[in-house]
Amino acid sequence: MKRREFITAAGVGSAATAAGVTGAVGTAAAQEEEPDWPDFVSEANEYSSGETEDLRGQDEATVQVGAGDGLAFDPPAIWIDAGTNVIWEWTGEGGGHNVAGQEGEEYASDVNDQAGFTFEHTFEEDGQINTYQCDPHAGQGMHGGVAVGEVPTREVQEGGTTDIHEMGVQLQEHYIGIGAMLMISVSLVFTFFVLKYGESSHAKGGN
Ligand SMILES: [Cu+2]
Repeated sequence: MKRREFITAAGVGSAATAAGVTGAVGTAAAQEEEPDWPDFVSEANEYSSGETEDLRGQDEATVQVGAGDGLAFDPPAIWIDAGTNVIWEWTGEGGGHNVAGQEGEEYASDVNDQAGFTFEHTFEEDGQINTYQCDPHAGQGMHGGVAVGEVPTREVQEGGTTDIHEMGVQLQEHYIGIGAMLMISVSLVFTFFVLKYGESSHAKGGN
Protein backbone atom coordinates (compact mmCIF):
# COMPACT_ATOMS: atom_id res chain seq x y z
CA MET A 1 0.00 0.00 0.00
CA LYS A 2 1.35 3.44 -0.88
CA ARG A 3 1.90 5.85 1.96
CA ARG A 4 -0.90 8.26 0.96
CA GLU A 5 -3.43 5.46 0.79
CA PHE A 6 -2.30 4.17 4.15
CA ILE A 7 -2.68 7.60 5.75
CA THR A 8 -6.19 7.91 4.39
CA ALA A 9 -7.15 4.41 5.50
CA ALA A 10 -5.70 4.98 8.99
CA GLY A 11 -7.43 8.33 9.32
CA VAL A 12 -10.82 7.06 8.22
CA GLY A 13 -10.49 3.96 10.37
CA SER A 14 -9.67 5.93 13.50
CA ALA A 15 -12.35 8.51 12.86
CA ALA A 16 -14.96 5.81 12.31
CA THR A 17 -13.94 3.99 15.48
CA ALA A 18 -13.96 7.21 17.48
CA ALA A 19 -17.36 8.20 16.08
CA GLY A 20 -18.76 4.78 16.90
CA VAL A 21 -17.49 4.92 20.45
CA THR A 22 -18.70 8.48 20.90
CA GLY A 23 -22.15 7.44 19.69
CA ALA A 24 -22.26 4.67 22.25
CA VAL A 25 -21.30 7.11 25.01
CA GLY A 26 -24.07 9.47 23.94
CA THR A 27 -26.61 6.69 24.14
CA ALA A 28 -25.41 5.54 27.52
CA ALA A 29 -25.41 9.05 28.95
CA ALA A 30 -28.87 9.87 27.61
CA GLN A 31 -30.37 6.57 28.63
CA GLU A 32 -32.90 7.19 31.34
CA GLU A 33 -36.57 7.00 32.07
CA GLU A 34 -39.15 9.64 31.40
CA PRO A 35 -42.94 9.65 31.76
CA ASP A 36 -44.69 7.69 29.01
CA TRP A 37 -46.13 10.82 27.43
CA PRO A 38 -49.03 10.54 24.98
CA ASP A 39 -48.38 11.84 21.44
CA PHE A 40 -50.16 15.03 22.44
CA VAL A 41 -47.13 15.90 24.58
CA SER A 42 -44.44 14.17 22.49
CA GLU A 43 -45.43 16.40 19.57
CA ALA A 44 -45.63 19.59 21.62
CA ASN A 45 -43.63 22.60 20.46
CA GLU A 46 -40.19 22.86 22.09
CA TYR A 47 -40.30 19.24 23.29
CA SER A 48 -37.98 16.50 22.12
CA SER A 49 -37.52 13.00 23.43
CA GLY A 50 -35.79 12.80 26.78
CA GLU A 51 -36.22 16.48 27.59
CA THR A 52 -38.71 16.11 30.39
CA GLU A 53 -37.86 18.60 33.14
CA ASP A 54 -37.62 16.55 36.31
CA LEU A 55 -38.82 18.84 39.09
CA ARG A 56 -39.68 16.16 41.61
CA GLY A 57 -38.67 17.13 45.11
CA GLN A 58 -39.69 20.76 44.63
CA ASP A 59 -42.96 22.23 45.90
CA GLU A 60 -43.18 24.79 43.13
CA ALA A 61 -42.63 24.66 39.38
CA THR A 62 -42.69 27.45 36.82
CA VAL A 63 -43.63 27.15 33.15
CA GLN A 64 -43.36 29.97 30.62
CA VAL A 65 -46.33 30.65 28.37
CA GLY A 66 -45.33 32.06 24.98
CA ALA A 67 -41.79 30.67 24.81
CA GLY A 68 -39.71 29.74 21.76
CA ASP A 69 -41.33 31.30 18.72
CA GLY A 70 -44.14 32.50 21.00
CA LEU A 71 -46.33 29.43 20.55
CA ALA A 72 -44.82 27.10 23.13
CA PHE A 73 -44.77 26.26 26.81
CA ASP A 74 -41.31 26.01 28.34
CA PRO A 75 -40.56 23.52 29.69
CA PRO A 76 -43.35 21.76 27.78
CA ALA A 77 -43.07 18.53 29.78
CA ILE A 78 -42.49 18.52 33.53
CA TRP A 79 -42.41 15.79 36.17
CA ILE A 80 -43.45 16.82 39.65
CA ASP A 81 -44.54 15.35 42.97
CA ALA A 82 -48.17 15.38 44.08
CA GLY A 83 -48.92 18.62 45.91
CA THR A 84 -46.63 20.74 43.74
CA ASN A 85 -47.96 24.11 42.70
CA VAL A 86 -47.36 24.85 39.02
CA ILE A 87 -47.18 28.51 38.08
CA TRP A 88 -47.55 29.46 34.43
CA GLU A 89 -45.98 32.83 33.60
CA TRP A 90 -46.88 34.69 30.41
CA THR A 91 -43.96 36.12 28.41
CA GLY A 92 -46.21 38.44 26.40
CA GLU A 93 -44.97 36.87 23.13
CA GLY A 94 -47.08 35.14 20.50
CA GLY A 95 -50.45 36.77 21.13
CA GLY A 96 -53.25 35.69 23.43
CA HIS A 97 -52.71 32.37 25.23
CA ASN A 98 -54.42 30.34 27.90
CA VAL A 99 -53.74 27.16 29.84
CA ALA A 100 -56.50 24.57 29.67
CA GLY A 101 -56.29 21.11 31.26
CA GLN A 102 -57.15 18.25 28.88
CA GLU A 103 -56.47 14.72 30.16
CA GLY A 104 -56.23 14.54 33.92
CA GLU A 105 -57.03 17.33 36.33
CA GLU A 106 -59.36 20.12 35.27
CA TYR A 107 -58.32 23.74 35.25
CA ALA A 108 -58.42 26.62 32.78
CA SER A 109 -57.09 30.16 32.75
CA ASP A 110 -58.39 33.13 30.82
CA VAL A 111 -56.83 33.99 27.46
CA ASN A 112 -54.29 36.74 28.01
CA ASP A 113 -51.52 38.41 26.00
CA GLN A 114 -49.76 40.39 28.72
CA ALA A 115 -46.24 39.68 30.00
CA GLY A 116 -46.30 38.91 33.71
CA PHE A 117 -49.77 37.38 33.77
CA THR A 118 -49.79 34.19 35.83
CA PHE A 119 -52.03 31.21 36.49
CA GLU A 120 -51.54 28.48 39.10
CA HIS A 121 -52.77 24.98 39.69
CA THR A 122 -51.72 22.52 42.39
CA PHE A 123 -51.62 18.93 41.15
CA GLU A 124 -52.90 16.60 43.85
CA GLU A 125 -53.43 13.25 42.19
CA ASP A 126 -50.37 10.97 42.33
CA GLY A 127 -49.70 8.67 39.39
CA GLN A 128 -51.40 10.73 36.71
CA ILE A 129 -50.11 12.09 33.42
CA ASN A 130 -51.91 15.39 32.83
CA THR A 131 -52.01 17.18 29.51
CA TYR A 132 -52.95 20.77 28.78
CA GLN A 133 -53.03 23.14 25.86
CA CYS A 134 -53.41 26.73 24.80
CA ASP A 135 -56.86 26.80 23.20
CA PRO A 136 -56.07 29.48 20.58
CA HIS A 137 -52.92 27.62 19.45
CA ALA A 138 -53.74 23.96 20.16
CA GLY A 139 -53.77 23.25 16.43
CA GLN A 140 -50.23 24.66 16.14
CA GLY A 141 -48.72 22.37 18.76
CA MET A 142 -48.96 24.61 21.82
CA HIS A 143 -49.34 21.69 24.21
CA GLY A 144 -47.85 20.67 27.52
CA GLY A 145 -47.68 17.81 29.97
CA VAL A 146 -47.47 17.47 33.75
CA ALA A 147 -46.58 14.04 35.09
CA VAL A 148 -47.26 13.60 38.79
CA GLY A 149 -45.37 11.15 40.97
CA GLU A 150 -45.36 7.44 40.17
CA VAL A 151 -46.38 7.41 36.52
CA PRO A 152 -45.76 4.83 33.79
CA THR A 153 -42.35 5.50 32.26
CA ARG A 154 -40.54 4.73 29.06
CA GLU A 155 -36.86 4.42 28.29
CA VAL A 156 -35.34 7.37 26.50
CA GLN A 157 -33.31 6.38 23.46
CA GLU A 158 -31.62 8.41 20.79
CA GLY A 159 -32.75 7.23 17.37
CA GLY A 160 -30.49 4.92 15.42
CA THR A 161 -27.61 4.44 17.84
CA THR A 162 -26.62 1.09 19.28
CA ASP A 163 -27.86 0.28 22.73
CA ILE A 164 -24.75 -1.06 24.45
CA HIS A 165 -26.80 -2.28 27.40
CA GLU A 166 -28.86 -4.50 25.13
CA MET A 167 -25.63 -5.96 23.77
CA GLY A 168 -24.83 -7.04 27.29
CA VAL A 169 -21.70 -4.90 27.41
CA GLN A 170 -21.35 -2.85 30.52
CA LEU A 171 -18.72 -0.26 29.74
CA GLN A 172 -17.70 2.63 31.91
CA GLU A 173 -18.50 5.81 29.98
CA HIS A 174 -15.44 7.35 31.52
CA TYR A 175 -13.05 4.86 29.96
CA ILE A 176 -14.80 4.92 26.61
CA GLY A 177 -14.44 8.69 26.54
CA ILE A 178 -10.73 8.53 27.30
CA GLY A 179 -10.31 5.81 24.70
CA ALA A 180 -12.04 7.88 22.04
CA MET A 181 -9.89 10.91 22.84
CA LEU A 182 -6.73 8.80 22.73
CA MET A 183 -7.65 7.35 19.36
CA ILE A 184 -8.38 10.77 17.91
CA SER A 185 -5.12 12.18 19.34
CA VAL A 186 -3.02 9.29 18.07
CA SER A 187 -4.61 9.61 14.65
CA LEU A 188 -3.93 13.35 14.48
CA VAL A 189 -0.35 13.08 15.74
CA PHE A 190 0.38 10.21 13.35
CA THR A 191 -1.02 12.15 10.39
CA PHE A 192 0.90 15.28 11.41
CA PHE A 193 4.24 13.51 11.58
CA VAL A 194 3.77 11.62 8.35
CA LEU A 195 2.78 14.79 6.52
CA LYS A 196 5.60 16.85 8.07
CA TYR A 197 8.47 14.34 7.88
CA GLY A 198 7.19 11.73 5.47
CA GLU A 199 8.13 13.78 2.40
CA SER A 200 11.28 15.29 3.94
CA SER A 201 13.79 13.02 2.20
CA HIS A 202 12.59 14.30 -1.17
CA ALA A 203 12.22 17.87 -0.01
CA LYS A 204 15.66 18.03 1.57
CA GLY A 205 17.18 16.24 -1.39
CA GLY A 206 15.98 19.11 -3.53
CA ASN A 207 17.60 21.78 -1.39
CU1 LIG B 1 -51.21 30.17 22.65
